[in-house]
Amino acid sequence: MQVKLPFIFLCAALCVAVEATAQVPPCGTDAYLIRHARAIERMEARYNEAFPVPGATERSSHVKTIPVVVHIFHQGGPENISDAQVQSQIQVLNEDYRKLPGTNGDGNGVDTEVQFCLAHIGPNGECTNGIVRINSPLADHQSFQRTMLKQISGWDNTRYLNIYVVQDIDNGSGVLGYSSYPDGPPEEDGFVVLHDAFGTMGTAQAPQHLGRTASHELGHWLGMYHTFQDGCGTDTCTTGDLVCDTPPVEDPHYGCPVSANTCSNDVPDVNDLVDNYMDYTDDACKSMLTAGQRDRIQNMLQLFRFDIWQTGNTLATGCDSAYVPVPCAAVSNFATLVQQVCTGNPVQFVSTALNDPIAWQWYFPGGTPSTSTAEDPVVSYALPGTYDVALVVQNSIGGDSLMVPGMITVQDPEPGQLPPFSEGFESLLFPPNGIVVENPDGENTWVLDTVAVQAEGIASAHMDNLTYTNYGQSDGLRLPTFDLLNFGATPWLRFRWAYARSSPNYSDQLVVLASTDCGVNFTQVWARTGAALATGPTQTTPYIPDSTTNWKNANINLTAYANSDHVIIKLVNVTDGGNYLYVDRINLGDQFVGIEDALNGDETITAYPNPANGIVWLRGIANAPADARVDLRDATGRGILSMPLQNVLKNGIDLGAQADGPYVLSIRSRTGSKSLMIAVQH
Ligand SMILES: [Ca+2]
Ligand SMILES: [Ca+2]
Ligand SMILES: [Ca+2]
Ligand SMILES: [Ca+2]
Ligand SMILES: [Zn+2]
Repeated sequence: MQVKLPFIFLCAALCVAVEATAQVPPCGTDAYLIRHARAIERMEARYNEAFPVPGATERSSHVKTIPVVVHIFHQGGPENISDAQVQSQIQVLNEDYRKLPGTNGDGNGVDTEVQFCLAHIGPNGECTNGIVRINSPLADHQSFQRTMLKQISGWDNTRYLNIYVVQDIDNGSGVLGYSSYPDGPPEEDGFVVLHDAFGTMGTAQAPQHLGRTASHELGHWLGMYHTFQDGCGTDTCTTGDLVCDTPPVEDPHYGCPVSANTCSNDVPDVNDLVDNYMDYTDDACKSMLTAGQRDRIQNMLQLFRFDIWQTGNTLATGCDSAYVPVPCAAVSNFATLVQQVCTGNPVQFVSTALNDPIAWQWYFPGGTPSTSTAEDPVVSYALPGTYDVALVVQNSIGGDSLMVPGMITVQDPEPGQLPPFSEGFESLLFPPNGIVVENPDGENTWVLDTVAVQAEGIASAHMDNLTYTNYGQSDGLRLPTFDLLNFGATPWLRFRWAYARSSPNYSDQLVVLASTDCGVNFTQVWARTGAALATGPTQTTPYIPDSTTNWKNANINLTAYANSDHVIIKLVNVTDGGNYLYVDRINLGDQFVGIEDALNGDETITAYPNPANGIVWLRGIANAPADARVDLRDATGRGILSMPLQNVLKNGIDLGAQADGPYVLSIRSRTGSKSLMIAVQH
């Protein structure tokens, strides 16, 4: 069966480039489509299987109600918007998606028969107003932190639509919001909107003051693409936004165009729907969704978001029409991004208490401070152990307390082992040598491989990304803790890897992370994905290296971590449903084995241009050992010149004065030498 797929992969990249010179795209959802290309492809395949006839719908006769929770990430300023501003946004979602008569949403479109309700009952049966306020530095939000918002405050996405309101997105990038799609990873589900593009009052600012940013992002969450997806495309039904009755649109519309017709391949050729919520026009100019969009939404809800609108769930969340809301006392709850730390490391706690508490009383037995009345205290622990945390909250109706026993585990950062360390998996024990496999989802993970032609010996470690469908999951090979402080030499991490993709449209990722604070924070020291990760041809069958030349080298300088005697390093596979990834010959030490490893990042070393008639450059050299030199000889072996490799990397070698013919360029260091042929041709 052919999978209909919007041409997002190329378009998303091009569109961003085009828009950057013209207008800032207010919606950051394209990044999700790129990041989760495999999940989107699966979503469309499942959709087409369930609804093979374009336009056919599983719409039931009754209106579907979706319970909503709004998480406000703020830092105590005006971005901590009022309950009324939140309610004004929910009102707009209902006006727009129900086409309520006499409202801004009563445009030239249809009623989608979906409505939204701020939850009155929380996931554990708590009385709630459906709003969670979190005083956190995450309010100043970077989109790569998207899963952290959810980790701090996220309600079961099969029961609630999680909406996040933040102070800023990507340092004032101009992005007003972004969303996930159906059938994606639960840890990213929901959408994010800037506080000043949320609701119709308070901090909401023109031209995004009528709540249509959320109406637009909600459209993505319900499975809709932009009306200008894939430009004019080739077909109004099966390309672009995959909705038959939305005419194709070449580029996004901004501002408030009266009318436009940017594509003429629609039959009949009609005007663009500049008033559609899924375009980029100003809030005041958006007022409609089509019947085709309604059908797609209804089908998506039927297929991927079935539980959320079931009657049992509307009852359980206080969203049925008979529910009479009552004033709620404060309900205690709190969170932290890390629960295992070293002695002395700061831990940021945040209150996620419900119903707008006016007072917070924290207890951190064993911590410094040991109590706090802040909403977001930072606490550290001087001694190793396991510590309880408690929070008492209060509002005008009443209060609540919560104690989490043993929430925080504190360890002494014991000095790790001194390098050298090496592991080629030849013992056939797995995981060997103090290596720990980190497999958070309990599914596909690193295993021993004895089938491939290995980088060395008979065994390696591999990840099967081919059958792995939990896209976005990370699986780590955590090396033992190392003492790099007392190592006394430049520490280098080296390993070999092999990989092939299963489609040019997506790729798994291999990243190397390092931590010096007992694993609280990891920094990325190396990463490869896509063509830079691939060492073999794209194939849909399991990739099995059949030659040692299928392997590439990673050489990573860890000098930045040489000030710590407890460095944790892990090699992490982030899956996107690609193909097999192998690692072998992991080595941490000060020496390279052979010049090729010493010089070679992971590229083949070449000279260019070749043939040459002037300056020649060397490509593919990531590391130049201080002692490395370059010699040039002619075909008779006569020495022409000799100079430090570092000079050659900086200035190249001028062969303009040499006679035509073949020359041998050698790179030499104490670890070996490598020769290249260069032809001079004037
Ligand atoms: Ca269309
Ligand atoms: Ca047209
Ligand atoms: Ca091996
Ligand atoms: Ca896993
Ligand atoms: Zn969008």
